[in-house]
Amino acid sequence: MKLPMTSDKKINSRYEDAKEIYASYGVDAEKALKALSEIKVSMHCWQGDDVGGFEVGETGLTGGIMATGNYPGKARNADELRRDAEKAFSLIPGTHRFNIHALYLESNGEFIDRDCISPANFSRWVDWAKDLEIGLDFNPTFFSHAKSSSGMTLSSPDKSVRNFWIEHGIRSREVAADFANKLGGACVNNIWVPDGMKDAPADRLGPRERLLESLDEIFKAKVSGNVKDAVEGKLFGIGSEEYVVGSNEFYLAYSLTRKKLVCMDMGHYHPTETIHDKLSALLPFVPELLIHVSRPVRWDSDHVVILNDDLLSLAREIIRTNALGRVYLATDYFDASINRIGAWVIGMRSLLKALLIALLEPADTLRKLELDGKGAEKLALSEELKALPFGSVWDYHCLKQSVPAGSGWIGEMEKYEKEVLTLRK
Ligand code: RNT
Ligand code: ZN
Repeated sequence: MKLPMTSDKKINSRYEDAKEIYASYGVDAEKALKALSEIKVSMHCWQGDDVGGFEVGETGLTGGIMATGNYPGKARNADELRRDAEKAFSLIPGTHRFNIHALYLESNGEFIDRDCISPANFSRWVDWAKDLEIGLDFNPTFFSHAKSSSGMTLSSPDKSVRNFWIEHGIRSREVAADFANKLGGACVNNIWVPDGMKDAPADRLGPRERLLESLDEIFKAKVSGNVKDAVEGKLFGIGSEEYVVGSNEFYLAYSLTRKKLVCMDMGHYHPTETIHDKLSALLPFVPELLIHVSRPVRWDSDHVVILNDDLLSLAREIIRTNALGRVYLATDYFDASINRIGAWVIGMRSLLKALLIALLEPADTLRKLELDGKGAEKLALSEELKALPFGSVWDYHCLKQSVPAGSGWIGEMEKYEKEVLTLRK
């Protein structure tokens, strides 16, 4: 494939032109790039192996989520996953974070059940993160396990099942605290449970009361470390089409009353419902929140994130509400049908591009037009802004951050596929 390579000189001179154009709209491109370079996105580990994980006696992905495809070369162990993630990071501008799920533990071939995990099982992740000078986030895994096969975990009617998962939740927070203590800063620990029912439940309330109690139990245990607990609701899953115990309303109420972060996943609402409008509805009430950046196609399909209107609208809202310091961004998708490093890089670069476009917006001008009742002017300007050369600013950003500009990274991905991924049989 022949793709254009732009010289550094060209990138620099195009940036100077673009900077001037943005300045004529009252936008400081340097300032936008500074803000962009400080954004840390938590890149999800699970794109690297289709949410498989490295548990001994792994059961396969359950919980009503699904990774379709069998593109060759997926990471078969944590070392391969780390190597792949490093490759992806080398193609993404900025310094980011890595988001680990409990089933990515390392146990030297020993079976460690979920209620027995400890920081020791993640020490190699911590060492790696230290080397890379990145932070880690964490997620307990309430799926892909015999004790979740009934479709119920923290809300199970069986007390012993609930207790098992409560213990997993408590231990996960200990892992998260360890991440925070060893790597500095905060560690976001996000709870998502698959609990739900395929068909109309006779009792909708009971499971929700049990989920609430179980969550309270988990959070009752004190952890010493800067853990930011988050709870993630959703609308439906495969096998929980009719009823999801942890629905969006449930977790919104839970997070507000318990002072936890609510996690909004872009794929967890009705098909035409997007999350950008929800941000300004929540920000007056909560100090911080977590967003799972994903892409639903007709359903909660977890497609690779691209630079579409949903993503742009979200990025604009984050910037316009001045919420960069209050919103934790974490990618969440899994496509097993294409090169997995490519999937990571496409999603991360698209998210950063969306944020850059938003940072380059003359937000004050648009707001003033709105206040002055100049609706056509506002709409016209927003449309004209779409034609401004953000790509020249993006390329310059990539150059400054020492990662390939434009489509330059695609060849790197192909080279890695040829030299590393195709050798994995
Ligand atoms: C599932 C949730 C959840 C998962 C990860 C793997 O619908 O989005 O965030 O994708 O925990
Ligand atoms: Zn999610």
